[in-house]
Amino acid sequence: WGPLGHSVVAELAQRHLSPAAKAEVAHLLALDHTTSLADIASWPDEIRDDPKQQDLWKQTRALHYIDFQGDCHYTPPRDCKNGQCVVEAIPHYLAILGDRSQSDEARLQALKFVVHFVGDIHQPLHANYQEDAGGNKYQVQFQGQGTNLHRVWDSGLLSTRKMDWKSYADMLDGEGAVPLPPSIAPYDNAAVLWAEESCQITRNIYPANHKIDQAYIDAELPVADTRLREAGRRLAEVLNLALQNG
Ligand code: DCM
Ligand code: DCM
Ligand code: DCM
Ligand code: ZN
Ligand code: ZN
Repeated sequence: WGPLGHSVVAELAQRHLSPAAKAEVAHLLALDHTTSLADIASWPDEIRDDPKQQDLWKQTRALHYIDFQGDCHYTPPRDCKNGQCVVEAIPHYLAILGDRSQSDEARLQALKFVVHFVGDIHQPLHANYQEDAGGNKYQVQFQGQGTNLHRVWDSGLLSTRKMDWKSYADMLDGEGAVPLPPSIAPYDNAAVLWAEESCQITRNIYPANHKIDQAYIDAELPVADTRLREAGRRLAEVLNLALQNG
């Protein structure tokens, strides 16, 4: 996702933190003089894309996504060499976040990565099985311009709502929102399930004749919204678990 999607996911999670997790999150964010998860949710993209910092953070590039090799069934190490993919990055940083023997600085950095990567893994094209770099190589026409399918899903689709992240989060989580079914993760690492779900969704989101028209937006925006809601709810769940009984 772009900044809008990441902030929406973070804001939804913030609203569902347990009292213990909320207090610990506030304590860590205070180190950065911020108060809300939405403020830090895009930090891993900012450091990755900052030319002055790229050497330092080079090894984090592959952690934003997973490229399934052939099918949507997670098969390590086929799909995740040396643990360098989003499915393994999430439990890695959650463990640091939950380890109170680590420094607050290390735990804050881990929090930023967890918030961001739980968002990214729910962007269907961040867990793709087609050999097209997560849709980056699939060119499309959108709003009269050439772009690629990955960018449409990162930001173009969500931007058609013309809402800021707070209003977007209110819309998804406010009065009248259809309840989400409870999440059940039948895996040791829940991120496996989330990535496999994303991969399945990508089977149905390649537009006919490379055109993103209104019918495509009407059909796919609700899919994107549901992924944002699931990401927000699940992010709160893993944070509540990692940060319980301080
Ligand atoms: N929670 C809370 N206060 C609220 C709403 C939720 O402490 N007003 C906590 C309870 C759960 C967690 O957040 O531990 C997840 O809540 P939910 O099931 O609403 O996502
Ligand atoms: N930050 C942000 N947007 C910016 C600048 C900073 O979201 N334009 C966030 C990223 C960091 C935090 O604020 O998590 C402070 O960053 P730092 O102390 O590294 O400058
Ligand atoms: N990306 C992806 N899958 C890939 C390669 C890249 O999901 N196989 C994502 C990471 C970034 C975006 O696409 O969000 C653009 O990546 P890059 O800047 O590395 O081209
Ligand atoms: Zn992306
Ligand atoms: Zn990212």
